[in-house]
Amino acid sequence: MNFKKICVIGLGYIGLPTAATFAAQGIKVLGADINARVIDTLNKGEIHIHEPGLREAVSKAVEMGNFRAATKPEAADAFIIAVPTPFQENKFGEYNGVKYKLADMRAVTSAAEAILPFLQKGNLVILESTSPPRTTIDLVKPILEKSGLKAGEDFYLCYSPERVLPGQILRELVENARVIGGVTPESAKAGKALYSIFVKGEIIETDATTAEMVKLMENTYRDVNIAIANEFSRLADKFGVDVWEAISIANLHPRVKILTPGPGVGGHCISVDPWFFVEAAPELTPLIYHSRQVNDAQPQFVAELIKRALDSLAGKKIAALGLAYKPDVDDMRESPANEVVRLLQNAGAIVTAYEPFKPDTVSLNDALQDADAIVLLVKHTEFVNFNPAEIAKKTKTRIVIDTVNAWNNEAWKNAGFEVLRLGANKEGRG
Ligand code: SAJ
Repeated sequence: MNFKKICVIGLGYIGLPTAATFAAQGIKVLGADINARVIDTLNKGEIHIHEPGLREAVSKAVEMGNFRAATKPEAADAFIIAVPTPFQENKFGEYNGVKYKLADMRAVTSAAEAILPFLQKGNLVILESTSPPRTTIDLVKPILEKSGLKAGEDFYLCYSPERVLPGQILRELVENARVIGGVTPESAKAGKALYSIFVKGEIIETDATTAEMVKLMENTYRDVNIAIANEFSRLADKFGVDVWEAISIANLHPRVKILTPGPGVGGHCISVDPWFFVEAAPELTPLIYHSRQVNDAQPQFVAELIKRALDSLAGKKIAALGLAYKPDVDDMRESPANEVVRLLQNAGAIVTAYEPFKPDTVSLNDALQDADAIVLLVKHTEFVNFNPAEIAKKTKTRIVIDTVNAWNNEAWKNAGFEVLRLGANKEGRG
């Protein structure tokens, strides 16, 4: 297949880097997004999200004349759908008393409908959005076939999940292995031809539903493993053990690789995707469901830890460091740090949060000044590099609570601070 022009629908964290990467290879790329403000920003060569290297990639693609953004798709050789698949806000499913979240597939539906008027014989359509199993064949295929063209015969249709890590998207897009699930083997072949334009990692062809499962399995695997690390942090707290020390020792075992506990699991992937399995088969997913419950309850555990440090929360001034869902990104979607702040506020604390990646939040100095405690919620490099003696000059409090094991206890103690770490309550409570 010859791909001269590609249309990428959805210009967020995945669609935009994908569009810029194709454009860098000399392909003409039209990016479509329903947000007119995003379109204006991009056509000026600027960007609306933070991702290392992305600004340069987009402005270069615009300058070269290979990337343009518009509110509607256009005719193209290939269409890539990279729109969000969030939860439904106020609707839940229920199975045997277990309440579960439901995927909101409206953006995928609209994107497929937006392609419909432009779909031609020989085109390739790829769904990249993380989706419940069978979405490609049960949702996208019937919409596209309203054109009168048959998927797998008149046009090619694939599911190919993005698997890149925010913060390293541009590198991982090129280097990671890529799975292409076709509704027919010919579709998978066409998908492979498209991604071969820039992917250096292995490209594996399979069927569409397998590719959907692969994506959900990867993130669910990680969620379940983080859940056990978080549960270990609670057990360590109860038994007066330092969970960080215990994990580092356990991980010396050649077949053990325990992940890192923390204030919870956030972002738009790992905290969302396991629900797609639960929704699709609640009777088969008790482990996945309970892992989600454990991770979602971790902010509560952190709030209790802070309460323990301060005796009570009502009226206490707390400097919260970090609101992003993980280190060195600006993304605050489903952020456990935000949830901790919300729980503290509900308990009557006065929380001032400093997030270096959001310049419109308060300054570090303002957050620290009158604080009764400093709570570290995200392991941003800026925080890891803090000099405790310098911080001591900016605040009256001498209590720090480290929920991400970023700080050296001794250094903070030497600067006069009392340090509490998540999962490392040496006195024990049990
Ligand atoms: N977290 C922990 N402990 C850990 C690892 C992570 O508490 O040991 C937390 C993070 O702080 C964060 C959340 O989990 O709140 C998720 O962070 P992450 O870095 O594990 O993953 P994401 O959500 O940024 O990206 C994941 C990746 N999936 C896997 O590693 C299997 C990425 O490759 C996917 O492309 C991405 O989801 C996606 O888009 O689905």
